[in-house]
Amino acid sequence: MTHIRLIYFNVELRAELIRLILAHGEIEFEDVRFEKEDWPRIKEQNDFLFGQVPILEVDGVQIAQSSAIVRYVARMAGLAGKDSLEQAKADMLADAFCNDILEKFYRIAFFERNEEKKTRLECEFRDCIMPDFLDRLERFYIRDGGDFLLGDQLTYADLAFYRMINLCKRYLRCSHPKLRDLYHKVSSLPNIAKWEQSKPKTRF
Ligand SMILES: N[C@@H](CCC(=O)N[C@@H](CS)C(=O)NCC(=O)O)C(=O)O
Repeated sequence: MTHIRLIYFNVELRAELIRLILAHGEIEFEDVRFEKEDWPRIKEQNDFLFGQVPILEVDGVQIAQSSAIVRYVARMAGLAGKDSLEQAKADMLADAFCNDILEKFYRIAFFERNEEKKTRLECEFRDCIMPDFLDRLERFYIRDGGDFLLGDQLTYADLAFYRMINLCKRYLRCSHPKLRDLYHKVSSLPNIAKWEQSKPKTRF
């Protein structure tokens, strides 16, 4: 059996979508977590390509870059999309959620040190960026979706959407009933609900 280890800080951030996909696919993995103060030692002891985490080890072979890992485990879990066009659409959505929205969120919530600027950026994110983004996404979902974002089959884009909403919840002011239903549908998937119940509780 393939031995999978996911190495990351003891937080959700860039690893949680990977964990959600593995949990949904019932793919066994070792969830290797470490605390921030242990990072210098771990970095020193491991020659991670690019010197960052998350790292996925598959039978000892290391894969870096969260979006590459996400796509890899999505293929393993049968959530990558049924053909190459659907795969491109799933990648398009997941890139928008993870690379555009969440990267903006990380910069504001975790890295902005100037309080005045942080407040201004938070207002812009809450009042302009998210409403516009979710308006567009809801229109796409009504036009192209079904039970899930890309039709009646779940793809990893739905899990990426769920992950984005969980992280940005405190900045959501707008009402998107179809997207709200989708969020609840994903959160009610048995393996997702089970993961949420059993996962280690962390601050981020
Ligand atoms: N583009 C990379 C970014 C990885 C990244 O920024 N990792 C951070 C944790 S979220 C890290 O390893 N920080 C410690 C360091 O850079 O020394 C990815 O998506 O995997």
